[in-house]
Amino acid sequence: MNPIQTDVAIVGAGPAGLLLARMLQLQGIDAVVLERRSRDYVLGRVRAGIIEQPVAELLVELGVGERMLADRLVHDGVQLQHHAGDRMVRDRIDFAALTGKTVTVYGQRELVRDLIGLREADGLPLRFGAEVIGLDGLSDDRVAVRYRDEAGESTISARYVAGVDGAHGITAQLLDGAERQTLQRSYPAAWLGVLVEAAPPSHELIYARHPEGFALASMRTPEVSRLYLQVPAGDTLADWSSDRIWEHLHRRLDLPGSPVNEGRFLESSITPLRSVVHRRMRYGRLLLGGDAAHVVPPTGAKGLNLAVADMTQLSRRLGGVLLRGDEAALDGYQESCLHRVWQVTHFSWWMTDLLHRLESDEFGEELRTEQLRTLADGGPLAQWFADSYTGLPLTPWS
Ligand code: RFL
Ligand code: PHB
Repeated sequence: MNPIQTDVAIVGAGPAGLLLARMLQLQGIDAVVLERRSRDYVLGRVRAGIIEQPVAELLVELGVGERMLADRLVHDGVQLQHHAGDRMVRDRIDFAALTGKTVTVYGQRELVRDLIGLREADGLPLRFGAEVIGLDGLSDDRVAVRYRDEAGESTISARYVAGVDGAHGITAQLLDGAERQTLQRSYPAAWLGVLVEAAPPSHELIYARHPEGFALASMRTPEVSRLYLQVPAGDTLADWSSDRIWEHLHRRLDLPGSPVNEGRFLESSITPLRSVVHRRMRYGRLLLGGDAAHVVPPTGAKGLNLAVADMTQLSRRLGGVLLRGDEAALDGYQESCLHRVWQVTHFSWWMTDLLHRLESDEFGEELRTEQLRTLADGGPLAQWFADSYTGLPLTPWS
């Protein structure tokens, strides 16, 4: 039997893969999305919560913004909590005043649900339970994408492959380690995250630096909080009873009149903190993007947003080669992505270092305290922070 033919095989139905599929569809380019997990699993995964302003605008432009615009919370600032002398203070970084921009609070789970709903309503190919196991012919005219599903093993023949299969995917692993030119940094810490049925302690996010470690009070809706605690790398959920989690959340986050509200846990998970950059994002007809190409620690709320930025580059360049016959269109893909990747990798590293307790080092502590003071003054450092957090401009997707 002849294999199914498509222009672009997209490996992974995370935000990167689903958005790329949408951008290609709007340009009239054929694509097949293959996802190894089940539909229910993908729809149930709790991850990011913060969408940059340029990304929110892009989602509207792509016709994916209807439910987001109705249900989102728009934030025009964040709170940074830390010790000043013997007091805990909360400094507000005013995004609106510093940049005129805002961020959108809307769960990644909801965005993924919207994208899957649209693709299915349009009757376009999106296969769940289809795990890609090999790619043959990356330097030839077409690539054979081998995958396994409940019917057994099959092949799709594609002109290009988007490797957007996340940090634990296969596409980057198919390449020799030396070819990937990977740089990475690990941190001796992880985030324990809980989704809680209770109102958040403030109408804005609170990022807290505390002698016992970082904590973050975020939210999904006015009735559902998303709370995080820095825990030692290697801890598991079994090390953290709910009583212990609440004790730490109260100690690290509560201020008089603004306590963390307790409620039922709807979900809990532990995520290690790490930075990874594969400096090669293209191998012949395979193009890597999103978490498959780079991972940032979640402190700056950047992973999903950076994945979207890669996809605007990839979509436009695939349009160049497939619609306009510009064979050179993909040549600059990795260079143009890596500029933003390193800016965002720096921002995420900086914010992680500023707010976590990673080592006991008085010199470093003084430097961090001084940066928090400088941020509170609202000068150029605050401006840079607000610009980076609310999101650098995106390049056109078509
Ligand atoms: P994903 O979302 O991991 O999707 C990849 C998909 O590929 C599938 N897959 C395969 N499919 C077929 N064949 C194979 N061989 C396959 N191998 C894997 C996987 O099942 C999966 O469905 O990657 P993508 O699309 O690049 O998106 C990246 C984002 O998901 C990630 O960067 C964010 O979640 C990071 N992140 C945050 N980003 C933000 O922008 N703002 C935030 O507020 C934010 N908070 C977070 C976060 C990530 C967190 N965790 C859990 C890592 C908070 C946390 C706690
Ligand atoms: C979240 O709401 O999940 C969230 C918010 C801000 C971050 C990371 C995660 O920096």
